[in-house]
Amino acid sequence: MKLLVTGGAGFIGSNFVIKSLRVKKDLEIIVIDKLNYAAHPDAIKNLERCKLVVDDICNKDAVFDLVKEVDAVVHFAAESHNDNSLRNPYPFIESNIVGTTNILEACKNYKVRLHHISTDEVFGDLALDDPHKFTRYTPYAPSSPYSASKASADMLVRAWVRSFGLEATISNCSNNYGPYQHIEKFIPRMITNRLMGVKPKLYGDGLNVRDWIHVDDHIAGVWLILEKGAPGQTYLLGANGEKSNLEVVKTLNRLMGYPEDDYEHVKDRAGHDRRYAIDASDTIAELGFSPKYTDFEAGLKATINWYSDHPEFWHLDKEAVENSYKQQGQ
Ligand code: NAD
Ligand code: TDX
Repeated sequence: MKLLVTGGAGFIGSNFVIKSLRVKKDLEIIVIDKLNYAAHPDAIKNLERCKLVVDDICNKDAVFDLVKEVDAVVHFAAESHNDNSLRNPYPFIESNIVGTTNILEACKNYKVRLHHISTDEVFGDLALDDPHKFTRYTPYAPSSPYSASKASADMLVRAWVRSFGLEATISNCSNNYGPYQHIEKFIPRMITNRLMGVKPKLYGDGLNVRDWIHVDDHIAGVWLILEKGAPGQTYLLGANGEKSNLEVVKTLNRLMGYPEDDYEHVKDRAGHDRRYAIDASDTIAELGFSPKYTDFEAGLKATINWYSDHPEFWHLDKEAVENSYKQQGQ
């Protein structure tokens, strides 16, 4: 099988490429990635059966040339950080909406199977005491320019399925953690703050809840959908990992040898979603999805160890990322 993986030099994409090639010996991968600030091409550069093409999915000709060569496309490429989308939404509109349209047109043209990677943020947020979680039937209600651009991309995929019979699936996954995540994101920012002797910084009251899943469980879910998913269907991926940001920081402080309450509150994110929670029961019943990394504390410990062992991954970026947060009062 030959796959085109968009955004394969980013956090989830690179984990997908590395781990899929390790276990699937007849798999070949072409990565298209424009190598924005979140990319780390060294992680996938010297892999056998993997070719990296440095290009932008907004370049329609490049996308058509690559899609023509493969059996299926897994579409990870996106601008991915909410805070950045609040400062400048335009790259999100370009990559996430225009870029996705190019992928859809190319897949339609060459009749290639597509799996589109999306997020639980398209559903908006839940109250802390809401007994319901997100399902595939939850109406879309995105809050930020990032989540609105992802919701738009999902709608485009659905339109291409209905109007052109495109063989496409969508997954909406909850918050991922694990190795190779950019240090602008919550867990790596908190870990690397601690490693630099800086206190973790909680937005607002710190009581916002995220539903954490290890990146390897996300990847396993994507493979189940690729191999057994029904064309046109949406699958939710999550691992019952709800935690408040405060709980995460307290656990992280304890695991790193600091007092649990050693953190600071900083300015809240505009439009900050209160809570995300995934009900993955349809994906479990239909595809046998079964997350393995359900011990969050063990997964967090392994992730702390990874960032302490790989300063080369984040050291050079840390000062600029923190200066940018400082300008926002965060
Ligand atoms: P990331 O920012 O770490 O990586 C994105 C990659 O896409 C980068 O390598 C970047 O260079 C590339 N890219 C961006 N725009 C591009 C363009 N126009 N052309 C080519 N390449 C481009 O993001 P991530 O966290 O790995 O997220 C990957 C996907 O998973 C995204 O679609 C995101 O919406 C989705 N997702 C992420 C999470 C999460 O918790 N991180 C959860 C659910 C869904
Ligand atoms: O310094 C921080 N302090 C803090 O309290 C940062 C960076 C974040 N936070 C809070 C905001 C959120 O409530 O932590 C939570 C997680 O923040 P992010 O890591 O920015 O993730 P989130 O906004 O939840 O979005 C993530 O999950 C869904 C990914 O970045 C998206 O790409 C994915 O779609």
